[in-house]
Order: sequence, then structure tokens, then C-alpha cells
Amino acid sequence: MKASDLFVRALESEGVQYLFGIPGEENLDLLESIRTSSIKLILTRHEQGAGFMAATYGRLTGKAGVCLATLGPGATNFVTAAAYAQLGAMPMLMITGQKPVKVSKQGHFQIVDIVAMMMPITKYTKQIISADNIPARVREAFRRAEEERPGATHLELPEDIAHEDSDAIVIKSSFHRRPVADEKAVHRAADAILAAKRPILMVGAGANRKTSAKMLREFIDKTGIPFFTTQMGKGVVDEMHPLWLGNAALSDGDFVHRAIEHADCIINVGHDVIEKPPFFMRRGLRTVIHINYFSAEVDTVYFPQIEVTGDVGNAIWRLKDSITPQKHWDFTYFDKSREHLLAHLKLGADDERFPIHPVKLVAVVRDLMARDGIVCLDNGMYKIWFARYYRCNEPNTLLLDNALATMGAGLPSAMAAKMVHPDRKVVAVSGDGGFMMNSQEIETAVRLDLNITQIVLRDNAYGMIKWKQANMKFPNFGMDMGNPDFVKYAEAYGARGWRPNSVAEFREMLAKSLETPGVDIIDLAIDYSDNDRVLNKEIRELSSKL
Ligand SMILES: Cc1ncc(C[n+]2csc(CCOP(=O)(O)OP(=O)(O)O)c2C)c(N)n1
Ligand SMILES: [Mg+2]
Repeated sequence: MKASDLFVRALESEGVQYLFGIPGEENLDLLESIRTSSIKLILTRHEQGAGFMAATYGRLTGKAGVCLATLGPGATNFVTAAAYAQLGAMPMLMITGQKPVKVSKQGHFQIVDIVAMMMPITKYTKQIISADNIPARVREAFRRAEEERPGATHLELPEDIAHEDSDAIVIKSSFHRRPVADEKAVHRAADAILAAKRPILMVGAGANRKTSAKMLREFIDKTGIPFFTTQMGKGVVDEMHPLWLGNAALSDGDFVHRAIEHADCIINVGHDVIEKPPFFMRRGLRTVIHINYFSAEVDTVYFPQIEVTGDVGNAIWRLKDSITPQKHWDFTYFDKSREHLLAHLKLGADDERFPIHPVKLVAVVRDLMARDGIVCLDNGMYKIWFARYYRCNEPNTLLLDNALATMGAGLPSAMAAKMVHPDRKVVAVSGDGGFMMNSQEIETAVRLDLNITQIVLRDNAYGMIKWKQANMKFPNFGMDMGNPDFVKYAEAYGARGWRPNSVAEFREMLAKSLETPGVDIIDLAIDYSDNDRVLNKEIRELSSKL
């Protein structure tokens, strides 16, 4: 069999549905093998868009998303997406081409050492030097990408190897199960929770992928232990649950941080040091129990005393079985902090000012999205507002990146989310900065006939950095920019463009766009003047009075 055919058979055997990317001449054998396969090529307008889509496909399915680029410039365009998948624990395989490795007649034209470049941003990167190795290399790339902790992998298929013949046959995935935690570790954790006076549960990034959601819910319902979420743990357990204490959207000073300070035992499920620390550990103050697929990476602000390493769903199930509510548990302070948080979350939700207030924006989007609707954020100021105020009902319904925290992934991640869940409503929310970093993918979305809504928050600035600049008492400098007319821009792509002039109009337009098929861009002017008052001062002042 031709090597490129063998490669594609191996991808099919892994269940690959889509190949996102942009081929170059070094990929043409592979492309021809794809043409006659069951795998659908999703041609994008930039490799970064393809990489973000593949990573998000992996994030939502647990199966590695696959993307393709050519050598040199195509492969270098994958760098940010590789880091995005790697830090965000999203399974993804990147395939890149290369000039012939056996006989090269082109000197160093377009040649970059891509395998070396991928080394620090992947779990596994290999050049394929013989067609006979293809089945093993492909299987290993998928195994590494998908195994806990998931991440990015890379294979380079040079054009002369792609053209070779081979008798090798595809290696199928083995029957395998994730290892479960040791009995003694579970007992030690249960004892610590039972002995604590004020235990609290944290749901972090690592809890947000497998079957942990159901077990966590049962654990919380049975024990009555209150919980909070990290940005990437949002939705694992319904944030409308009466025991929810809030989201660690801010680094400190929020009501949730007061609750955390008050706890004497933190059950930390799925914490991953790639997320901004949701709390800082201090020596001797409280017991931290780390429950995750992998052991804790020790950090100056994170050094748990007890670790339960193994399948998270299984560990929570066993803990739930050995824990009953204790008379000496005292949740009164937590109840008070929740009451104050919930009251505070309502402030701003009735603000009708225009340009729109961030709290009102979140309230309108939340109101119009069904429980299973998916909101995909880019990176900017609004991420903090969404993380704190948007209460998720179901896992992976607010896709945000609190790991690489890159700009430019909002739109591609929404496109991939729609492809994975065609029956759900999908909305991307980006700043005018982040949107323009990959706005060319609107053409891809229109071509694929995806039904998505892209909200572009227009402040004519890199607002988040402007806020941080002001926080540091620097004068405003180097953050303001202009924008295209986003309505005309949408129309130029064959999408629909909307520009509301009031909150009521925004609401109407968003509702309309959710009801009608096709790609919509809503150009929404936003007022960030309350960032400082609310996020830096008000929350801090109110929570300090608790
Ligand atoms: C690729 C990339 N470049 C730069 C940054 C640093 N950065 C974080 S937020 C931000 C500004 C975002 O501006 P915009 O998308 O307009 O959102 P806004 O904060 O204005 O709502 C910048 C420059 C980043 N996170 N990612
Ligand atoms: Mg902006």
C-alpha cells in the first residue's frame, strides 16, 4: 500500500472524522489519500484557525482533533495552536509535510527543524523516516494525545516517505482503562474530610472532561459540602446548584476567596497548575487534598498534603461512599458568603446603558442561551466578567481558555463546537482585537454553512491591557485602534451583520440570529468604564466586610 494511504487508514482506524488545515505541495500524496477516504477535509484560511478547531474538537470529544499543514511556514503557523492544546489539555494531532529526506535537491529552501520547534509545546513529536513505521507512530501519537493528561502531538510526514510503498498494517487501539486511585489514598482523604470543620470542594479544569460530572454532583448532594469552580471547571456541576459558592474569576478579593480562606480543608478536584491559581496555599493553614488523574506539580503556592491520583470519577464515587454529613461541619460562613455573592451578581443586570455594560451583556446572553447552548470566548476583558457572572448549567458550555489565554481562538473554537454539536446553539464572544486575529475564518464558517453567532465587543482598544495599564497608574498609551465596519465586513463574506444601538435592540438581534440559520456577526459597542469600580474596588470592599 502507498504510505500516504496507510497513514490515512491509520487515521480512520482512530475514528478521525475531520482533518482541519491547509495543504502544501509536500502534502499532496496525503491529500489524495484523504480525498478517497471517509475523512472530511476542512479547509481553513490560516493554519492557526485549523489548529484551534482541531484542539477544540479534542476538548469536546476526548478524541484527538487532527490538523494538517505544510512544512516551514505552514508548520510554524501551528505554534500557538499547539501551545493552546498543550496547556489546555486538549487532545490534538498535528501533521506537517516536509521536503524529501532521503534525496533533497532544494538546499534549505523552506526548511525549518519543525520536530525540534514542536518539542517544548507537545507531548510527542516525530519525523517519520520509513513507511513501515507509520502504524506505530500514528497509534503512539493518538495514545499520547488522548491519555491523561491530554495534549498536543505532532508527526512530520516527508513527501518521499509519503510516496513509498509498505506492507505494514494498521495497529488498532488496545482495550484499556484508566488506573484508579489506591485504597489507602482514598481512605486518608476521606478521614481528612470527615475530621475537618469547614471542608470546601473545588472543581477545576481536570474535572471537566470525562465522567466526573455525575459523580461530583452526587458527592455534593450527598455530603452537602459547598463547592466553587475555576474558570476552566465551569459547568462540570451546575452553577445554579444551591451549594455553589462562585467562580474564581478574579485572582483574589472576591467573596469566593473569603470562603476559601475560611475553609480548613480544600478538596481540590482537577486542579492543574496551568490555570491561574484559584487560591494561594500557605503553610500550616489548611489541608489540601489533590484529586486528579496525575499527581500535583509542586509550586510555591500549591503543595497539597494528600494526593488521590487516578481516575477522578472513580475517586469521587469512592469518597462519596465513605463520607456522610458530619454534625461538627459548620457551613454558616459559606452560606453567608454565597448570599452576598448572589446578591452582588445581580448588580448591573438591569443596567440599560448603551454602549452595553458587561454584566448586562452576560445577563442577555445567559437569558437567550438554552442550558446546553455553548458560548465560546476569545481572550479579553469580558472573559473575567463572563467567568464570574455567567452561570453554567452543563459541562463545556462556556469554552474559555485560562491556560494559554491566547487571543484569536474564539471564532475557530465556536466553529468546531458547532461541528461537534450541530443540534446546539453556539455563540462566539470576542473583543475587536481578538476577533480580527482570525476573522478570516468567517469565510470558512460561511462555506461550511455553520449556524453560529459571533458577537464582536467593540471598544476600539485592547481593553484588557488598557485596564491593566490603568491599574498600574500608567497613562493611556498604545492600546487604542480603529476597526472596519463589522456589518459591511460580515456582508462581504456573505454573512449577516448587525449593529444594535440599544440593549433592547441587542437582545432582539441576538434572539433573531439564534433562530435563523447562517453566520451572524453582531457589532456590539461595550462600555468598560466600570472595570475599575467593580472589579478592583466594590467586590473587594464588600467581601472584606463579610
Ligand atoms: C495572541 C495574544 N496576543 C496578546 C495577548 C495579550 N492580551 C490579552 S487580552 C488583550 C487585549 C484584548 O483585546 P480585545 O480582543 O479587543 O478584547 P477587550 O479586552 O478589548 O475586550 C491582549 C493584547 C494575548 N493574550 N494573546
Ligand atoms: Mg477591544
